[in-house]
Amino acid sequence: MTQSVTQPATQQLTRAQHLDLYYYMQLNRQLEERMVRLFRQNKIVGGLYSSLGQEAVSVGTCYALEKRDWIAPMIRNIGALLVKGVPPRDIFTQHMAKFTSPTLGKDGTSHFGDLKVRHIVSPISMLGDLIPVMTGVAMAGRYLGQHIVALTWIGDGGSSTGAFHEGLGLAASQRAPFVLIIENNQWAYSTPVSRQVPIQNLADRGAAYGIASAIVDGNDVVAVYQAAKEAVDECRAGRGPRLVEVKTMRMRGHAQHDPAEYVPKEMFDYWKGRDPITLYEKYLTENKIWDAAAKSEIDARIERELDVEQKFAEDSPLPPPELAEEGVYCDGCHKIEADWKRAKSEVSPPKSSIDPTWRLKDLPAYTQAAITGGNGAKNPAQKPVTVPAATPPASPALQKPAPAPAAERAESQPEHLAAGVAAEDPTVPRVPFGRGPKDKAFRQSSENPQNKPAYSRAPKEKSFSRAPLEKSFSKSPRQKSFGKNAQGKPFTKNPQDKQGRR
Ligand SMILES: Cc1ncc(C[n+]2csc(CCOP(=O)(O)OP(=O)(O)O)c2C)c(N)n1
Ligand SMILES: [Mg+2]
Repeated sequence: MTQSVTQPATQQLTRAQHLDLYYYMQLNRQLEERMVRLFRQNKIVGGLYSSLGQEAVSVGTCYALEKRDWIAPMIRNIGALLVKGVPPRDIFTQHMAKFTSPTLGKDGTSHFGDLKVRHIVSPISMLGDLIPVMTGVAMAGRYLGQHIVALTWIGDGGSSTGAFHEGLGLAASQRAPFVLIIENNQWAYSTPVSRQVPIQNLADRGAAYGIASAIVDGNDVVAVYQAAKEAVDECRAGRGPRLVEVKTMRMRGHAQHDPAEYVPKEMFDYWKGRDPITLYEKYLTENKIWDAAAKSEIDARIERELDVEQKFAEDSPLPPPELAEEGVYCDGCHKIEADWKRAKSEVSPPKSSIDPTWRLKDLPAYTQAAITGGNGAKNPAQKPVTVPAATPPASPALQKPAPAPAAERAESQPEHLAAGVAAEDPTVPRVPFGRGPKDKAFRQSSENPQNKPAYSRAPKEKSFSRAPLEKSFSKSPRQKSFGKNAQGKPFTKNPQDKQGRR
């Protein structure tokens, strides 16, 4: 299922787009070089992480997205923020903890987002957790009819977290329009990939979830763009999710404090010869996409822009001290309105265009296991069987026995067709989904002639939710004491409790 992306451009880029890719990669590099200088001048608050040598990954993948799409960048994806339209001043001020930064100086690095305009989910430090979060964003977008794709990145190290696997499992089972880029830069702190996982290609992890994946040279921006674009297009067409492993190299230590002496020199030398910007400059020249004048013009523009942005950041004040106690709890500042692209009635029962009922034909195999609710794991060698007419119902939801004629017809057919024939019969058992027994439509249906909820509440005296007063553990009857405190006084209710705990 994993494919290597080496084929020629399927997604042709225009000259302007080619130059855009150069502009963003170089902007990414120059911005970070300036931040290294600021770090050495003690003007950066907190750590500084470098994406030197990885610019093609952030830029090439994010460039494949549309404005409406969503990203959640990691610390080495500053290039993606730039492609999404975040001004360099936001990145400078954020790292310098200035009052003018997106978090008003309260948080550092790239820990900021823009939910309203640029569709950026703020990253968090817990590696892997953005995968289920962005899967949720992708699912929400589909529900709202927005035709969006959600994309995030994960490092080689982060691909071993539980959240990575839980998230991919969720994305796969929901067929979420979600693209995950595994940024394999060979190192997780001081651990090389080979010491961390016993497989050659991290893209192979997609196969465990039935997710198609690709491997691409992460230092070739055009190849990265093509692989990402293909993944994004597939997702948008409803065939997602997709996984892309980009092979690249972290050309610095984990952060500024780390000289990376554990990395063999030969490894740095090899990857230095494959610098993504140098490679791309060569590509642009050989393919006559630009000339020296075009390059100088872009380089000068970057210099000019960064001068202005850096000055703005350096001249900005630090936050006032009293800000520390503001915005600790959300006071409505994050209210996000759902942006519906289709009528709410279309996705709301009973008019929903999607039938909230599973039929057995929707289940992977029309097998006994499917009917009884099992997943067939107990006997994987078992061949699919058609439903015998006398199958006892496994639950109240499966009251209708499968009709004998369907089973008989099925016997004379090849297995895969037999399942289809039986399943298409409108009288086959259906598994209610999303409709509980309290559902009005269910209660009034012929399946429930007495109009009773199938599961009623237990009579009060049998309830476990509220114990009779004398047996309650949550409130002690006043006359009973729970013992004595250190001063020899019986424990009493804390007077503060009367106003509510604080
Ligand atoms: C769940 C979790 N475990 C551990 C860490 C600490 N940590 C931060 S970065 C890092 C290394 C990550 O390596 P990798 O995923 O390869 O990303 P890279 O730094 O190479 O971009 C670790 C272990 C964390 N942030 N979250
Ligand atoms: Mg890594």
